[in-house]
Amino acid sequence: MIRGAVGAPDPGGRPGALLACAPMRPRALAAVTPVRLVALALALAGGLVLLAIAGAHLGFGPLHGATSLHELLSGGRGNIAFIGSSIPGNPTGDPEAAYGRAAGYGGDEAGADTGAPQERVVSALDDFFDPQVMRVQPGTTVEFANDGRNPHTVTADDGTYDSGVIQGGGSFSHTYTTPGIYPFNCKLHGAAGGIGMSGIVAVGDVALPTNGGHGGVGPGREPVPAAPGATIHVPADRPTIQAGVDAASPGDLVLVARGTYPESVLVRTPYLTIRGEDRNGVILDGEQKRANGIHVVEADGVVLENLTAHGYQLNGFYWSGVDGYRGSYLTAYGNGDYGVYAFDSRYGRFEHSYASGHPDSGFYIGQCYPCDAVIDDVRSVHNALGYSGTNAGGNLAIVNSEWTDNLAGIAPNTLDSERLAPQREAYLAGNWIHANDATDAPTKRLEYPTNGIGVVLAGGRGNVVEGNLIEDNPTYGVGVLPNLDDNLWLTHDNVVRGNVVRDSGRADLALGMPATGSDCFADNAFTTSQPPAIEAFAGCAFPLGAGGDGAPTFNLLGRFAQALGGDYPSGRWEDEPAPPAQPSMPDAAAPPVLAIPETAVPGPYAVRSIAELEAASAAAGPGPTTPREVMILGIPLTSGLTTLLGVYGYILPLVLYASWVAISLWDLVRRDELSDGRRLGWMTVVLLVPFLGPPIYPLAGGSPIARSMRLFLVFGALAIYLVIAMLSFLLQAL
Ligand SMILES: [Cu+2]
Repeated sequence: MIRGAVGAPDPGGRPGALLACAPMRPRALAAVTPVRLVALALALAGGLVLLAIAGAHLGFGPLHGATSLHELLSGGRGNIAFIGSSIPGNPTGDPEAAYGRAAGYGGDEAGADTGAPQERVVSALDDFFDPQVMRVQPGTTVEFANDGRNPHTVTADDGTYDSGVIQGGGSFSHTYTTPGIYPFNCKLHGAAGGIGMSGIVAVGDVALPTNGGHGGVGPGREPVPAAPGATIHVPADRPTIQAGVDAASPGDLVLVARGTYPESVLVRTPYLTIRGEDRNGVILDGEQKRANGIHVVEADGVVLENLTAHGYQLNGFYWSGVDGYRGSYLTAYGNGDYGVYAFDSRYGRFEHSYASGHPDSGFYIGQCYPCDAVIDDVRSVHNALGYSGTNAGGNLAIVNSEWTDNLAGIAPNTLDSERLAPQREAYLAGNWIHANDATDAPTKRLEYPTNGIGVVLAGGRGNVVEGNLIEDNPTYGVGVLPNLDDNLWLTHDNVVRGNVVRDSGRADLALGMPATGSDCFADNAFTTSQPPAIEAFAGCAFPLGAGGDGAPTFNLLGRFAQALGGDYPSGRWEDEPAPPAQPSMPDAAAPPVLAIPETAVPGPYAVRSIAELEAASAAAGPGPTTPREVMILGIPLTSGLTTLLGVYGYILPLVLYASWVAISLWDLVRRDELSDGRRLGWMTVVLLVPFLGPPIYPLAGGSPIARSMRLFLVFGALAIYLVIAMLSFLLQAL
């Protein structure tokens, strides 16, 4: 190497030694010129900057209590990286702009749409349409995709169009130009008039037909009934819950007797209350072939209470596009998507409810800002995510609840696939979040990577996590992490304070890089963090500079790679057993309390104290022993080759970058033939032009190093890095 690097004599007649130091010493000592002093200073400064970046990048793991050079140097790094909405692809930060690019939005939702006509997709599954009701703007082409295995048709109720039989994997499109209500059905599994496998496309801001009650529902607030309504008994008055709903008027109570109800109920009448007489004894059964247990579409103020739903391919209890909702004393288990679910809805409350065995989240409130909603006193167990809420916040409180044995406990998140990004301003308090490591829980691919995290704030802003007891989570207690979708969503202004966080596997508190420097941690009882000494460097009062740590981000990305390759454990939602009996509502004969927006819902709450949480934890006995992982540079040493390659692939770019800087500076220092101005100019380029400066000099700076060496130094090294990265990715994906 050294011999090869010597190369030809340079134009100045001096041997172009690169690494042979012997001839250097007398020369350097002999001529301490101003240019060499400046060069030395520049090199020192550059080295320090590199060291700082490297330290923060590598994140020296949970060396709690250690004050390393890396901590000192990485302070103030917070505003290097991408700041907020000025990220590529979303130059204005305008949520509508981000939404406009989000292909596929609305594929499974019934929310009102805005903006230009676009492609929308209705899935034909076995044997139902999802969504059953889709609202679009005039001029929209709707694609009906047969995503099931059975053959289906898409046939207009009035016969104006008919797809013919569509086999699995096939599709049919129709463009709706005129505002109106367009019901359709599958001739093989349904019939005109909303019978069996059927659906509705609502075009423009027209009202939806009700199930039979008075007055249609649609965009905008519906009138609150003036007087209490009648009580309709199921099955005494009507044989099914759907028949009871169809017979009801706004304000009525549909009271359901004990029994199993194999049906999928669609509610399009506002201010109904659907109540079971016995929470554990009134069971909606999807038999793993129906869409939703109860789906409330654009009907305001509907209350669902004292019921159980399981075995639905999508959701147990589901509100979309409503103002005012309440779910009380509900049990949802073993459904194929969410348990208790509100989308594109405001003014709501979930309380005294239980959800288990869902491959997305047990409880979900998403795409709302402000949400004006409360989740109070629920238990979420053995789901992929205990709580998930995409792009949801603004007067949204998640309090006094237990989140355990999920893959991850509470996960507000930002995604481009729903409107109103970014997620912001949720309040998490008084929760007991423990032992979330259910690798046998059902999960979808993109839920898996958060495995083992108690609270994960993924790309959100202005959330407050306060006064929670967070223990025995094998990855992180609280992780504040960027989220990558169409855009890279960085976290901003999140506050994590006054929590008790303990016995976490990798770290109690984690802040992932790149971070904006505005997230803060204070007054938590904890022992480990990434970066170390997190409350000093990302403190709330006098932050020394919250740069974030590379390890949490890298770990998350590694798991994404693993999940994308299909290599992740997952249970089956169909196999989720019935939970133990849950407490029924105190008086199932009481008159209904309507979910009137702003007055009745969301309603007040009082946050539990840490002492109460500690008492609950103590009463439950000792939790599982969470092994502390052995880590090097924040990366766990659990699986040999993958870890080795991962670490190597992780540090190699830094090593290369540092080498380019060192070699270029060293070479320039020795090039006496260049004028001082040119040498200082090149040094400045090497040190100050981000990423491109160091490799540009060896390629274009006229260095006397042999051309083949210079090419290898840049392109050969990059090629090796790519090979390592690919190998690492493939191994993780296998
Ligand atoms: Cu069909």
